[in-house]
Amino acid sequence: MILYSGDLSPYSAKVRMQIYAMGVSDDFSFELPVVQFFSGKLKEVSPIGRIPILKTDEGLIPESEVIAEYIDELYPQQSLVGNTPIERANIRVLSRIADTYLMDNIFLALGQMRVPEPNQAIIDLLTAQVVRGVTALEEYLTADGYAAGGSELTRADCSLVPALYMCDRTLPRLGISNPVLGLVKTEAYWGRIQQNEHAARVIAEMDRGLKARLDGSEQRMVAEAMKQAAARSGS
Ligand SMILES: N[C@@H](CCC(=O)N[C@@H](CS)C(=O)NCC(=O)O)C(=O)O
Repeated sequence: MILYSGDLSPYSAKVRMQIYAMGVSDDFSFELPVVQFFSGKLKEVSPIGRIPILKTDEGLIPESEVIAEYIDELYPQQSLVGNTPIERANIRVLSRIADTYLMDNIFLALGQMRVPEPNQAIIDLLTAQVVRGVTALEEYLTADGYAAGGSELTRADCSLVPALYMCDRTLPRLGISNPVLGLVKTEAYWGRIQQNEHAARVIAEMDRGLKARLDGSEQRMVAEAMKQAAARSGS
């Protein structure tokens, strides 16, 4: 299977962390359709037009949460969804906080960095939602262990790691300090989870993506890929 995925994409990082943690990486390759993604033509590949997308023998699957559930169902022995209905519900709640209340709002707020005149009211509206999300997260996390409160890494951790990465390393680019600071359990969890090998691996990948964006190497790589694609279509 191919996971169309980008280093810095938090939704992609979440699925990569799940694949690494389940020990099924050999069944996947990771690619970024550079030309389509950066020219806004990913809709030619998948109608929603966003990564991650999983290419299987039976077709393409969009949406990180749907892909995550599909992978859990493909490998039930290694799945990271918890063991009882209430554990599974708690894990889904944490994953939803990460996706809907943290990543979605941060991702939209960061869009203001790409417009000529950033709209502070939009940034304020979205970041207030992030603050509300991390405040709720603080109530769900426990003082020790992984996100679901035990000694088992779950899909909740896979979703929270990229979400908290965004809070820590990308939100400050909008001039907003990490909203997790001062939230005792969440701040401690973020410190703890970075010691996990699978979390550390996706954090290193996201750092690589952030560095490429900031130092211009991503832009150069995209320009080169566009040039090659143009040369191919002209020949
Ligand atoms: N709800 C989607 C969100 C995916 C998403 O927004 N991905 C971003 C990259 S992090 C993307 O592909 N953006 C392209 C665009 O907005 O055109 C999911 O969970 O997979």
